Amino acid sequence: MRDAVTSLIKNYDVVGRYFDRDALDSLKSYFASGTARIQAAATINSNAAAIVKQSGSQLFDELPELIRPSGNAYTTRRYAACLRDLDYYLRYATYALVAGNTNVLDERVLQGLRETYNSLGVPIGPTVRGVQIMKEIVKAQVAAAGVTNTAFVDEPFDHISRELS
Ligand code: CYC
Repeated sequence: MRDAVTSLIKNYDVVGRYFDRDALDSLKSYFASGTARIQAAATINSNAAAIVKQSGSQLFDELPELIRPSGNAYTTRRYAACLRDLDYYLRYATYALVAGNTNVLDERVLQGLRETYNSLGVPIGPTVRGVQIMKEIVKAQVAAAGVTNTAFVDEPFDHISRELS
């Protein structure tokens, strides 16, 4: 698992170079956003269950066919699996937010996931929609917690969406 600092070190170490201006700029921006990242993690931690629940109900309100008899989230087992997946996304997105790097998502969440979903008939489009709904809910809560620029919150959620699509 890599973070913003270890991935930069790795990139410079393979070519045996000292940090240049670009590297220092990216370190500066990572450390400057540190407090905001921690605030975001704290906000998510204390609201995780509600965020997952709200993302699920908004998704099923928007796409009610998912929970009808022919839908992939029909039956309580599959409904629960769907909320559990949203919970995985939220937890790993929080790790990635603190790390300032999406590598943890690639390694622990996304590897082989599309194939698993395809083989189980889990629809990708609605899953991505669920991730995007969750992103908006998280951003609103992080903003309400006093973080002025919440743009950095997009990264892990957009990464999951992109990699699944
Ligand atoms: C199933 N989701 C699964 C499965 C995996 C994951 C591996 C198959 C095994 C199981 O049922 O537990 C996902 N597992 C993960 C992830 C990790 C992991 C991400 C990383 C930590 O270990 N269905 C929908 C919605 C969507 C959904 C759009 C929710 C947003 O219609 C999810 N995922 C969903 C459902 C299943 C599932 C319903 C069960 C499918 C089935 O068994 O038929």
